[in-house]
Amino acid sequence: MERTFLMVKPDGVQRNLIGEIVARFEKKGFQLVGGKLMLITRELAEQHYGEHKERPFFGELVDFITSGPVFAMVWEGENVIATARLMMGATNPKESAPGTIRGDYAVTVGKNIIHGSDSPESAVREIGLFFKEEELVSYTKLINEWTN
Ligand code: RTP
Ligand code: MG
Repeated sequence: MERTFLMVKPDGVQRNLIGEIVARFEKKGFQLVGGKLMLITRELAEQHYGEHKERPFFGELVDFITSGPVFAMVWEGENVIATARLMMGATNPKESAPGTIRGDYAVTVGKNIIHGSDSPESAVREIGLFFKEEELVSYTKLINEWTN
């Protein structure tokens, strides 16, 4: 089954949005297989956002993502990588549709509440950066018979 890496960013944690965000993915029908509240080191932040290291906002991005606790998660389900990106909304909250997480809760691109892997390759890479295999739990939920 497909897996993705999602993370409530420091602004989402400070604004008490962990529960709301987890609830959206649970109600959708996806399954949580790992989750933890953690501080990101600069080294991990620079690896995680390595694709952006030449961008002008890279320093600010690393400062922001290391500025307080994040809630890191792995979610599982059919097409979860692309569907989670749709549920998050566009990167810039000025363009994210109402009804999406960023559309409903964020105002500015630098504080956009949630991260989600953008491809199967990113998902594998990011899950490996943030979680040990033994921190992920595979289990069967009978309710999934009604969604899958
Ligand atoms: P993320 O990686 O955090 O899930 O966001 P994303 O895929 O939607 O967007 P991405 O292009 O990967 O950008 C990573 C984060 O960098 C910040 N950003 N700032 N100031 C700017 O113009 C700018 N552009 C991007 C955003 O916080 C974005 O989430
Ligand atoms: Mg990205």
